[in-house]
Amino acid sequence: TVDVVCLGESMVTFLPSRAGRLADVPSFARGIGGAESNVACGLARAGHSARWISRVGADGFGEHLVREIAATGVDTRYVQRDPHRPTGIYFRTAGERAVGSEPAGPEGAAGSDGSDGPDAPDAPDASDGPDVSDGTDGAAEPFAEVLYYRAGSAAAAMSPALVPREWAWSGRVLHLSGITPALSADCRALMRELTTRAPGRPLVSFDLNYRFSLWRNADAGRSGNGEGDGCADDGRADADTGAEPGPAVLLGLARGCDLVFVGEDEAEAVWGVRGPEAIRAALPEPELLVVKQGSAGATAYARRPDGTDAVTFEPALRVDVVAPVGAGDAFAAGFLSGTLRGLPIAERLRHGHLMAAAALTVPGDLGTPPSRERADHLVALDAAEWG
Ligand code: KDG
Repeated sequence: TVDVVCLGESMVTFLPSRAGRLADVPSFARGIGGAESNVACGLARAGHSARWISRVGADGFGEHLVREIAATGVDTRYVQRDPHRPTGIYFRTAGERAVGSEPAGPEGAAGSDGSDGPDAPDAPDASDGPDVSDGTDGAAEPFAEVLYYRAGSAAAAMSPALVPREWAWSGRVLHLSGITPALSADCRALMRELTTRAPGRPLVSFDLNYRFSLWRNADAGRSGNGEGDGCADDGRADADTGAEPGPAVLLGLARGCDLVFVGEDEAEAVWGVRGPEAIRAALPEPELLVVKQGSAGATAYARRPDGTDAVTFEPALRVDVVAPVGAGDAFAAGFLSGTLRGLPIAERLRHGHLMAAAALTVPGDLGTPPSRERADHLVALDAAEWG
């Protein structure tokens, strides 16, 4: 049994050679990105056994993705190659700091995130960083524009038939995100299957990861205008037509999970619910709910046996942010690492903040977190020294 299985789409990312609008950037360097594989890589770096499940095209980009992710120590044995569909890719812009002295290179600066763009008003990776500016002023803003080419990708074909539950449930923890159900009706069906309570189900972790542009397309497809889901282009009908819109799908899925990560701002954007208490009231089912509150910190609600919640807030670390890309994924990896080790909730939150800080201070998604020994030392600091 591996510690954690992470399931979701990863993409080859094109990182700009300089700051500015997509229309003006002259060239891009290749990296990799993917919320769930970022979590797997973070956990592998923290000394856990992690497996990533996905589909990639039988193309060079798919080969590159699998190679890079496997190089971090993640098990990729269940990643399928689809001969008919391509690997998804995306382009983004970045601020001065993220493309300055350390060019946003491919290997090492593994990937990006898209979460801070207009497409994702409050994606979790933004929640550990500052507000986004216009992408041109050299402040700590990450990137203002994100352009996905993932409709009809190999990963969008993931379905209950193609991804057996035994694979997804082969770890102590299964980590999923709200990106996957936005990819296609098949992916939504898979998410429902994997979050259904049944014997043998491991602890299921879910990061809301609200991606507005993906849901806009999915919901457009649902209402029948033919643009939706990344499936319309290959002629496949969306079996979900007429079913729930994005916010309801995400709420239903989150309710079926054991551990849920939500950015305060994204909860407001997707459900119109404001503040940690109200978010918990809207989402009482998960045993553990972590509300990320940007650069302020994060609040965890852990249900006690008597049904009441133990509420724990831990402030985030103050860091000089280069780019918030991947910080939400890193936070989840740190929290999950603490969970796997059975640490108290406050320490899990601090491990999350430490991993997020490492990601916040590099241009790509994956920072270099401190060793487990060093992290444990930092997490044990008293409140006055922390931060
Ligand atoms: O959280 C990081 C991810 O957003 C990024 O790597 C790309 O998975 C991605 C997405 O769908 O936005």
